[in-house]
Amino acid sequence: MAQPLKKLMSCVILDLDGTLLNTDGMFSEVLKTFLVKYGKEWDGREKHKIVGKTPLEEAAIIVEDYGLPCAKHEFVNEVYSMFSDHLCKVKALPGANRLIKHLSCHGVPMALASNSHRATIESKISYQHGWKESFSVIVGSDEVRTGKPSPDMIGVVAGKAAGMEVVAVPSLPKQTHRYIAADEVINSLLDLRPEKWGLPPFQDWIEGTLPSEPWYIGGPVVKGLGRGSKVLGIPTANLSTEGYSDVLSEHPSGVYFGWAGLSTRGVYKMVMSIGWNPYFDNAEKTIEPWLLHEFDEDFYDEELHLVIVGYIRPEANFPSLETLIAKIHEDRKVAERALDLPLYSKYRDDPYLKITSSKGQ
Ligand code: ADP
Ligand code: RBF
Ligand code: MG
Repeated sequence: MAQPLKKLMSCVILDLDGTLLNTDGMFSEVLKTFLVKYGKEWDGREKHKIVGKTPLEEAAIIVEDYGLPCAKHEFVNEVYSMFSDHLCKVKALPGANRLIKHLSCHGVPMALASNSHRATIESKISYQHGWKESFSVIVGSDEVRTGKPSPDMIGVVAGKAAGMEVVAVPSLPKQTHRYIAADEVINSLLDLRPEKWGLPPFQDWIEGTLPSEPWYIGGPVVKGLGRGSKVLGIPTANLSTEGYSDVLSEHPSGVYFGWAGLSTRGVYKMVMSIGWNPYFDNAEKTIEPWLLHEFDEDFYDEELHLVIVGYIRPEANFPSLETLIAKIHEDRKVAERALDLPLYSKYRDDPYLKITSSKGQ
């Protein structure tokens, strides 16, 4: 049957905070600096409590939890004024540069609409190479009569009300239910398929994999959640996430692949999941590499170093354990085949795989 003619997308409007820029991380950074002034230490403990709260509610929680000797509005003001000093450290979210370059190269007009004031938007993006020039229009909340009261849901609703197709990229995990009005909810910009929306497709996928600059994680193999993955034929040599919050915030949860070095055994192909395993709905993010090799014994506590070279897919939920397992075996095939490509096989010799003691970079 002939496909119905797809509506051709003529332009794209992008949101800034939590879509293109990792400003969530900025909040923690500022908070850390702020709390030091009061002789306190921010340990990220409050993070789950402040999910989806307004700045004032966030402040209330933090002022109370840390017993800070200041009023809530003072706290908000001070924290927000500190933001400006941190703007240069704010990082583009995974896939943001890739998307902006892609749309620019194909001449798709882009606008940036944000709930921040115009001046804040300008300073935020001034640190991101090539961004300002890429947008034909930038609109801040001070330039419209009524800005978004809430930075998340309303953006989606507003887009729909304007007759647009809306793809939401929740910046916090397990928040997809808040974006039901969107035409699609994706885990990160890496998962955007522009062709679904009448835009030119990305051309950087290679045999089911998206290459990335290599990144590194290592440490002793720890006990996992004891779900009996081994019994299912999919043992995963879990690594501790401790000390890797920076690396992990630069890479979305999902299924990745690369090379694994075990100190005394050798270097092996590897496919892994990083995240909350939606099927099991873990409370903690886990790093679970499956080494594509048959071992005669367990290797808990041994030093395991990973060089991650590419991305395969977002984590997903599955209707049954069988379908989850089948998908993981498919991931294994994709990884095994891809790792034979020169583009990826060259990292087999990365010295990081042979170093035994030091931590990842
Ligand atoms: P846990 O919940 O403790 O992670 P698993 O059932 O996932 O338990 O089994 C993982 C353990 O199995 C690893 O820590 C490792 O010692 C062992 N193991 C044996 N073969 C492999 C393999 N091919 N890949 C990963 N781990 C393996
Ligand atoms: N768990 C999920 O809930 N969803 C996934 O999409 C998912 N993908 C995985 C992909 C790979 C390559 C591996 C090794 C694990 C994956 N898992 C996923 C994690 C899996 O739930 C976990 O390892 C279980 O303990 C397996 O029984
Ligand atoms: Mg495991």
